[in-house]
Amino acid sequence: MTSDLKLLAQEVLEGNWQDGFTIPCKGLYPFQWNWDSGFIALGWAHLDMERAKAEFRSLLKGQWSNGFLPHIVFHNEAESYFPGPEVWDVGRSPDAPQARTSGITQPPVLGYILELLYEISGEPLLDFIDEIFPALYAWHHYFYTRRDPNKEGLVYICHNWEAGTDNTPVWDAVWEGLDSPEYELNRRDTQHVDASNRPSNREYQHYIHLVELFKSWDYDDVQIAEKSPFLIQDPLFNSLLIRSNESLIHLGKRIGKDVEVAQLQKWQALSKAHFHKKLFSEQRKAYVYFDLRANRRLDALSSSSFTPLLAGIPDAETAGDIVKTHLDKGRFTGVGPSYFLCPSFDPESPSFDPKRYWRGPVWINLNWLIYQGLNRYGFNKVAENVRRDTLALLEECGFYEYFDPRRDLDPGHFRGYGGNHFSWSAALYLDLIR
Ligand code: 9WN
Repeated sequence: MTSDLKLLAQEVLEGNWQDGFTIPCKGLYPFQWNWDSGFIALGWAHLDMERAKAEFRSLLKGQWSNGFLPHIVFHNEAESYFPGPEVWDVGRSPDAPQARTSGITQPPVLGYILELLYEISGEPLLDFIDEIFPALYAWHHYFYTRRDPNKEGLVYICHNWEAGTDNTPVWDAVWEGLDSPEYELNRRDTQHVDASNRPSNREYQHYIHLVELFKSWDYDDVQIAEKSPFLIQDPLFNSLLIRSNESLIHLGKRIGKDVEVAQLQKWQALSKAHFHKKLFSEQRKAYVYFDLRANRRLDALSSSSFTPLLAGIPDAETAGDIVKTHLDKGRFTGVGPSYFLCPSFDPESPSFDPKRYWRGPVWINLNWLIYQGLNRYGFNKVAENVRRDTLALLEECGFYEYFDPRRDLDPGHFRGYGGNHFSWSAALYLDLIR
């Protein structure tokens, strides 16, 4: 079984490989995406390190002059995705590059992945690290200097697509207060996959409204920080930033980047001083979100709530409480109904929906991040449960985009949803079985 599936995983990556980068999924996502490329590069690293390097190099062609790294680079032409480059119209920003890109970013996983590539490849990768380091450092510099208005080491995201967890119910409270125009939408996603498993049209109108606002401000960060109705400190995004800082510190020391390492250490200390205090909910026993615009906590639980383990944020006792409450025969494995780890949203919430995108289904990349975080703290048994569930879903369904977490599905009900032959599901499978 494993060797068949391994072959299939290689075929998925081969099939989605373009000239120098890998698309997440044919038709549905026909361009290069930022955090997808990180996970995909790790998959390639187990097959062909040159492709892993190409993945990074291609993405960096979309970097803006201020260090910002966009969430999509439109290297190629494709009509099958909305919103395309003409909607983003990033040429309005003086910082935009030659390449066509979106105007928002995604969770900064690349620094962490670069360190994992180094673990796989060793010394021969140092030249590549030397080549890439300045761009990744510039991206982190952008975050700490432009997206941390309170100087607390917790950067904001200004769009739900920046979270990577696009329609998590966490944002419902934000959308409630937003009177977005009823744009005519030219959605393509719902032509590729079942619309009932995707975000609603009303949610898309909010997404596009934010893009229109940013455009009207020429993507100026100062105006975005002052006026964007969506301005959130997200636990997943900040955990990846901190984990990637850690990697850049390790790698920077290897290649003699003393000035950058000293700066990264300062940012790291600042982030670590505030993360737990601001985002840990004693009552929920997990990390939650902070809405900077409305100055309130968004006290909801999602799979992102457990990713601070990856960044070494909680102390050992708190980490133990998190795991016991949620992941080791806890709220997210289900008591009564039982779930594959890890549902993307709180199964006990009325907003939980096991089929709809980020409102409940299991996602392979979040499982992989949680798996790494659990191992970091020595929760190897629970980590193994996450790995086992992840492999079981992939073996049962193949490389889908997301999966129904309910163990007791009606017979004949297929649990793989969204795009099939999805790149990061295949890439992370290759990492989990090595
Ligand atoms: C918007 C590519 C991306 C992932 C995101 C996932 C989905 C895009 C969309 O697909 O988002 O970026 O159009 O729905 O939510 O995490 O990077 O795979």
